[in-house]
Amino acid sequence: MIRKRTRTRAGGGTPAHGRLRAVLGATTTALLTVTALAALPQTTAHAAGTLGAAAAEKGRYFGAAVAANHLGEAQYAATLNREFSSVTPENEMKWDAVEPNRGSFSFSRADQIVNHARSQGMDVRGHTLVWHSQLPGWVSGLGASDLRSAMNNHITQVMTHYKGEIHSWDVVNEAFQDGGSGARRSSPFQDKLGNGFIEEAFRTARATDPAAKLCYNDYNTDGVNAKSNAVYDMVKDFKSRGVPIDCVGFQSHFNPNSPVPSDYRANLQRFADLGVDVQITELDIEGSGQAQATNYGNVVRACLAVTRCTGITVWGIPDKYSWRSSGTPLLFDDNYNKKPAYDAALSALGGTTDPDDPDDPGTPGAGCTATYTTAEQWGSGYNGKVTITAGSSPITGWSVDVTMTSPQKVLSVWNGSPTWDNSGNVMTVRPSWNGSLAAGASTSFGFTVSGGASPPPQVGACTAS
Ligand code: 9MR
Repeated sequence: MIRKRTRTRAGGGTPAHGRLRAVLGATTTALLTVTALAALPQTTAHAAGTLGAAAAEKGRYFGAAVAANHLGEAQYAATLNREFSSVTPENEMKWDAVEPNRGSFSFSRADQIVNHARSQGMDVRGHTLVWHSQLPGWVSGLGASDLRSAMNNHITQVMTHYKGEIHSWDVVNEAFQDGGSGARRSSPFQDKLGNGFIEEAFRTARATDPAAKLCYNDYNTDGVNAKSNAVYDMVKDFKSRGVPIDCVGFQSHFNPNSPVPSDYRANLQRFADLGVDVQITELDIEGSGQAQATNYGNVVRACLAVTRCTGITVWGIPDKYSWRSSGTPLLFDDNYNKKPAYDAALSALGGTTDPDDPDDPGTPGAGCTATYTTAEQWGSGYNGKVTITAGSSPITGWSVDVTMTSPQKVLSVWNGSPTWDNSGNVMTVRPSWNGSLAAGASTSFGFTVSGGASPPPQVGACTAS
């Protein structure tokens, strides 16, 4: 069941502050309420320290594509909740996920994401209603008139289920061909219904949820080129004839063969000048280090330079879950450390990293990683080993949280100094003698656990100092 709420930040608006939101969301005890109130003057007095908060100060959202099956991972959820003010279900709202068989709708995975977002005060982008891909076979098999009613029914059912919950919908996705033709892409919709299917989809969408912003979304339209010209002509035509369209999404999947175009900002601006909002909807930039950071900064600055650019969504959180993970295109590494690209995006938003924030690795490159192995195992316990490796700069200290599953207990720790949380299940381990590591150097600590040989502990991100 989806909790209804009044939309507050659609396309920018009421500032959200990730840390305050996290504190308020954690519990309602009087003690933490005092903490939250005490935090307020401090957080408003300083530059924002998270992507969502910094973007909100610029009247924009900063979102991430989210997969329902990762929400149970503590670090994934913690990073999402701390940093982002909008989510896009990466696959869970697509046609094959929500209507795998004609007229039979299945919203549970998408609901999981929407409910999570709502519980954290985040907005949701809907992705996507009409797309040639991830389309169940039964749709492709329909004749024209059946297909038209199936398309309209799909839009109506899905948008009705989420009515009032979605700030912007990708009504139609990727309907144009790549290359110089400027033609529409062949798809069951295009082939059987002709160009008019796009207009019809937007009209049906407007009739269903008049409050949602209705977007056309595509890739390789990020600079001025034949494909973006064709989309531009369509939007111009829609605006002149009163076809309901509110926004255009620029996916912005970049890599060395398809870099951030030099006319990126100008392209966003020419669409905005047609009277639609523009949104960066699936941003990822393959690369690493300073080059990647510079590109991220440029994209963020381009959005900020266009008044009608209402928000940015990155297509995933840690690199390891990216659809093209080998290109390490995202803002967080596999251990959820902030990359130089993160710092560049935050700083372009006018935010700044907080040196007192235990989640902040500080200087770009000065991070560390923690990897876990079970060194020995026996009937009722095991010896665990965590290897700490410094990033591309030297570090003088580190800390890692290690969480045991009750009734497991840690009997002893070596080469590290533990402190415990109240539950007795989470130990934070800091160096005993081995805090200083040269760039790329490693050390390790070990511990003995009794009370069960499994499951292995959960080892959190390494924080360097
Ligand atoms: O990231 C999505 C990936 O998990 C899916 O396997 C893939 C299937 O087509 O879709 C990816 O997301 C796409 C998005 O929905 C539309 N634009 C391109 C994205 C990357 O392929």
